[in-house]
Amino acid sequence: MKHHGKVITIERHIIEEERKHPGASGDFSGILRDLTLAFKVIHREVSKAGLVNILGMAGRQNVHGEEVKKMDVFADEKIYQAMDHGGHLCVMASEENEDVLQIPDQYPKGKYVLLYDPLDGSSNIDANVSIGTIFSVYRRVTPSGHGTMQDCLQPGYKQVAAGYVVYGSSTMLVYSTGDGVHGFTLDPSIGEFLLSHEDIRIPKRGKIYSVNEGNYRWWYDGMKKYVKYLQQEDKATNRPFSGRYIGSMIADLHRTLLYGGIFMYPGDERHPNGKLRLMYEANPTAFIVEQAGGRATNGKDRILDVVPTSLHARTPLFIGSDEDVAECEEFLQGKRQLT
Ligand code: AHM
Ligand code: MG
Repeated sequence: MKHHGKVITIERHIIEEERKHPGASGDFSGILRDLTLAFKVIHREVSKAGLVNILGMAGRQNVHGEEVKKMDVFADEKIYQAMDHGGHLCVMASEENEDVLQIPDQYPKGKYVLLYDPLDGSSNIDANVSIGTIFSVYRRVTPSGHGTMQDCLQPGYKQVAAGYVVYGSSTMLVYSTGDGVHGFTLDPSIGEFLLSHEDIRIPKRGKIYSVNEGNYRWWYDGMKKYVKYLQQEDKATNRPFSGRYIGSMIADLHRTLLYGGIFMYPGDERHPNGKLRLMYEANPTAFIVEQAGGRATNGKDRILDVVPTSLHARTPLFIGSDEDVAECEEFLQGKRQLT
């Protein structure tokens, strides 16, 4: 559906998406609506983070006599509080918490599961660098009542929705329910996310690579060769690529989605599984990027096919334009050599 000249709020978009699926219960729109409330609250706090010192709230207590919380803990609580009572979820899990998060006894349990990384890249916040929230929704696999670890530990291809928010020069929400990828920009003056990027497609090829090259010394051979390859000059294949690394995954990923290219957090000799988390960072972004026509792998397997064994497991991640990621895989697997 094309929406020329119309202002489409996220709420309207979700309802129209849901209408395409006859028999949809409305649970889904409920989940996304509740989430957007939490995102707006996080946006508000993140955008005034720099004022905290000036306004004298950096001490132990804020004006309400409450302890001032670290922003990632704050975001974690806001999402949980927005989602615990809607009746759509049976369990949640967050990057900030070791164990699964139960829905309080007094609220009804629904048929969906929410996994989230409340504030990714939060170490960047003091430098005014973009940070993000990432989320995934699964259908529960246990029959009823409280959800369990089993409901949370599903492979990424089972996601029914995923998305992220980037708190940047503007705040954007990007999501997919398996029918393309759509981007919404927050208009803070009216407090609404408005459709700004309809049906995002990632270019088949990019010319930007994004990786923490400070770890070069510990990289495996295939990884070293791939990056050297990208740095060689060859007009026909648009090389050398440009390097960009913000160090805030959602910011790097969002640029990769819009401009194409490849974002990598490889495993290396020190950290064979890299740094990023399968359930909170790799799976939701892989779902989005695949929905936009791109590709995501751990170097051996498609990210979305990996069967998780623990909630906080880390995974190497290579994600972005289809042809760039496929080429990277060839180097990683030793099928291609530098010439
Ligand atoms: P965090 O969950 O502690 O915020 O770490 C995740 C972040 C990602 O946003 C980013 O891609 C990565 O860490 C950067 O790591 P590094 O500094 O090792 O390059
Ligand atoms: Mg994170």
